Amino acid sequence: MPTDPKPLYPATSESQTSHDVVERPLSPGEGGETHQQPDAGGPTLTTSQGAPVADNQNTLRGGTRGPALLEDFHFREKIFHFDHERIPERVVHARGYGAHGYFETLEAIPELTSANLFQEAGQITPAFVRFSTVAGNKGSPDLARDVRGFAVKLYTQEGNWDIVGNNIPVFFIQDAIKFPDLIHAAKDEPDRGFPQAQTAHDNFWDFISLMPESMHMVMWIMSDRTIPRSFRFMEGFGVHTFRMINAKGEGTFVKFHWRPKLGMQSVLWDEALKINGADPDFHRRDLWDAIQSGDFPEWELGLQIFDDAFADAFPFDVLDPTKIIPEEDVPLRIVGRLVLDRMVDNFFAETEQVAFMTQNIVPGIDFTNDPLLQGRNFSYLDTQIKRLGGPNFTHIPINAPRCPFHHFQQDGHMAMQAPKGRANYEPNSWAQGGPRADPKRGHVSFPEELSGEKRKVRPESFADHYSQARQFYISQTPLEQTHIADALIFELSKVQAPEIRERAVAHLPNIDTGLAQKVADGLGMKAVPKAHTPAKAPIETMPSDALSILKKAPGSFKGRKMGIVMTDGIDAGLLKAVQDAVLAAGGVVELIAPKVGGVVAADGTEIPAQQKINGAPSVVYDAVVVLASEEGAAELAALHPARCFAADAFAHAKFIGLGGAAGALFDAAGVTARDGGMMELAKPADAKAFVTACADLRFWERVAL
Ligand code: HDE
Repeated sequence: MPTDPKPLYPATSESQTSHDVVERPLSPGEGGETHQQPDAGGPTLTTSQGAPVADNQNTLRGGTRGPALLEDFHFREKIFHFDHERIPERVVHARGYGAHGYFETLEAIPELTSANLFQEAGQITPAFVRFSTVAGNKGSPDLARDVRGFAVKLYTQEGNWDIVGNNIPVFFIQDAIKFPDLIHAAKDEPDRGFPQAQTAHDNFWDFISLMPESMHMVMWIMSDRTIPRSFRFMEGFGVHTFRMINAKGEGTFVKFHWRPKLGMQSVLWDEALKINGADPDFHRRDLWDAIQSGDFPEWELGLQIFDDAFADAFPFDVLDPTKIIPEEDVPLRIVGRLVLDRMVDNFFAETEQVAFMTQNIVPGIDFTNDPLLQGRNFSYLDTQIKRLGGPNFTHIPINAPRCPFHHFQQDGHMAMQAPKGRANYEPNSWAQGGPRADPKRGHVSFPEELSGEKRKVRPESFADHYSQARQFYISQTPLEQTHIADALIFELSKVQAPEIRERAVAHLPNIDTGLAQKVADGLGMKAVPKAHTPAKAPIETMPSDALSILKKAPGSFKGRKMGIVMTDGIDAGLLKAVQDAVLAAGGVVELIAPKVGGVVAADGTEIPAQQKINGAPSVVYDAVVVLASEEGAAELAALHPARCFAADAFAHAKFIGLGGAAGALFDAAGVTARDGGMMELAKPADAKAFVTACADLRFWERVAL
C-alpha cells in the first residue's frame, strides 16, 4: 500500500530540495569553466536509458556524405524528446515566476482554526509562490497592464494548502459561469490574434461595459496596481471570503491578505511601456537578483476575521467577490510571515509544473458559498489534468505533499509510485489493510444549513455595482486619480468602435462625475454620455487609506535600485560615497558607462561597469546619479541614449544626483530646470543626504496633475 512519500527518482545528490537534482555542468557565470572541454572531468554523456554516448556532434550516416540512418537510437531519442518539450501553457496566468520559501507562524490562533500550521508561534511551513500576469502568453512582457497572480502553496503537515490569489482583492465577475467569456474578451481577439497581453482593445471593453458588476475591478485595474514595480512590492489577496473552523467545530469568516514588508510601489505607464522593450523580464530579473543576493522578500499574512453578525450587518454581501471589506471596518490581524529565500533549480520542473488548486485546503480551513470560488474549485483540478497530462501530477515533486500521505488512487499515465501489497480498496479485511479515514483528524466541512429553491439566479444582495467602485476612487490621492483617468483614456483610445467607448464611459458618472468628465474630455467626446441606470442605487461609502498605494508609501529606499552613470575622469571618492550610502539604505547599485568595459577615474582607478548606456535606460532604476567629468559630460551629451536617460529620469519624477559636470547632459537633453528632486553632489558628504531624499521614491512635485 502507499505509505510514506518516497523519492521519485533514485537520488543523484544529497540535495534536500523538493525534487531530486540531476547534476549538469555549470555554465559560464555560474562558477563553471568558460569552455567545457570534452575531458573536463564531468560525467560521461548517456542516453536516457543510461547507455554511454560516443559522438554527440554527428548522426549515424551511410557513407561520409550519405543519408542519415534510422538506426541512430541516440539521435532519435534526442530529437523525439525535444519535440515533446512543451506542455500547454496555462490558459490564464501563462507567464509566471516562482520561488521557494517558508511561512512562519507569528501568532498561534487555535481559537479560530484547528489548521495545524497555526497551532504554535514559530512553526515553519515550507512554501512555494508563483507570481504571474493573467492575459499574456508565456513569452509576453512582464510590465503588461494586468492583474498579477499571487499563488501560494503551503506544504503543511496536514496536506498542501493553496491560497490562489491575486494582487487585487476583488474580481471582475460574480459567477464562475462568466469566466470563459471574460477571458476570451480580455485575450487577443480570435480573428486577428492580437493584441497580446493587454486589455486596450474593443472586445475587452465591449464585454466589460456590458457587465456593470465589473466596475469596481475596473477602477483597480486602471490604477497603478496593475503596473507594479516588481513582485516584491505587491500586496496579495485571497479575494474570496473563506472560513476557519476551530477544534470545537466553531466557524468564523476570514479574508487573507499578504502585505509586502518593502511597501507597495508601482511604475508609471510611460515607464511600463519602455521597460517592456528594455527588459521584458524586468519582474523576473528583479526577483532573481534579490533572492540570489540574499535580500529575501517578505510578506505578512493578515487576516480579516468576522462573524455572521458582521456579515449580516455589512451593506454588501460577503460572498460577493466584487466587494472588499474595508480595513477600517475589520482591521488586519497579522498572524504570520512569508519569506522567499530560494530560486528554483529548474524553471520547467517547478514553476511550469506547479499545480495550484483552490480546492487544496486543510483541516481547519473551509470554503464559503461564494459562487466564483465554488466554480474555481471545479476548474483547477480539471485544468491540471489537461495541462500536466493526467491524474498523477501530484507525484511531481513540486506538487507532492511533504507530509506522509496514504490513499488508494492508482495507475494512470506516468505513475511514479510503486505501492506494495494487495489491498487497493477499502473496506478490506487484510492484515495490512492500508489507510482508513479518521473523523477526528480529517477535514470536516462547516455544517452550514442549506435550503432554498434550485434555480439559476443572482442574489439581490449582489446588485450594488458602483458604491465600492466610488469608494476606491475617492480613497486615492489626486495623483493616483489622475493615473486612473489617464489609464481609462489610454485604453479606450485603443477601442475603435465609438459606441463601445461611449457605453464604457457611461458607467463613470455612477462612480464619480469628475472622473467621467475627465475621461470624456480625454477621448474628445462632446459631452459625458448619459449614465447607465444602476441595478441598485449606490450608497455612500467612506474613503479608505488602505486602498491607496501612495498613502501607504514605505518611506525607504530599501530593496530599490540606483543607476549610476559614470564617465572617465570622475571623482572615485564621490562614487564610493554614493555606493556606500545606497548600500547602507538597503538598496543596490548598478554602474553604467559609455562602454561596458568601464571608466578610469581622475585618480587612475579603473572602475568596471555592469551596463553600457544604451542597454540601461533610466526606466529600469528607482533613482539615478550621473557623475561626469567635463569631457565625459560632453561625450554623454552627444549620445542619444544618454540624453533619453536624463530626460526620462526627469519626466518620470525620479530623484537625480548630479556630480561634476553632469548638468551639461541634462541641459543637452532639454532639462534646463533644476528642482528639489535634482541634487548636486559636490562632495562625498552630499551622497547621504541625496540617498535619504530618495526614500520618498519619487519627487512627485515635478509632475503636473
Ligand atoms: Fe484562476 N485559473 N480562475 N483566478 N488563477 C487558473 O489554473 C479560474 C480567479 C488565479 O500560478 C487556471 O493552473 C476560473 C480568481 C491564479 O499557476 C484555471 C475562475 C483568482 C492562477 C483558472 C478563476 C484567480 C490561476 C489556469 C473563475 C484570484 C495561476 C491554469 C471562477 C483570486 C496559478 C491553472 C499559477 C489560474 C480558472 C478566477 C487566480 C483555468 C474558472 C478570482 C493566481 O484553472
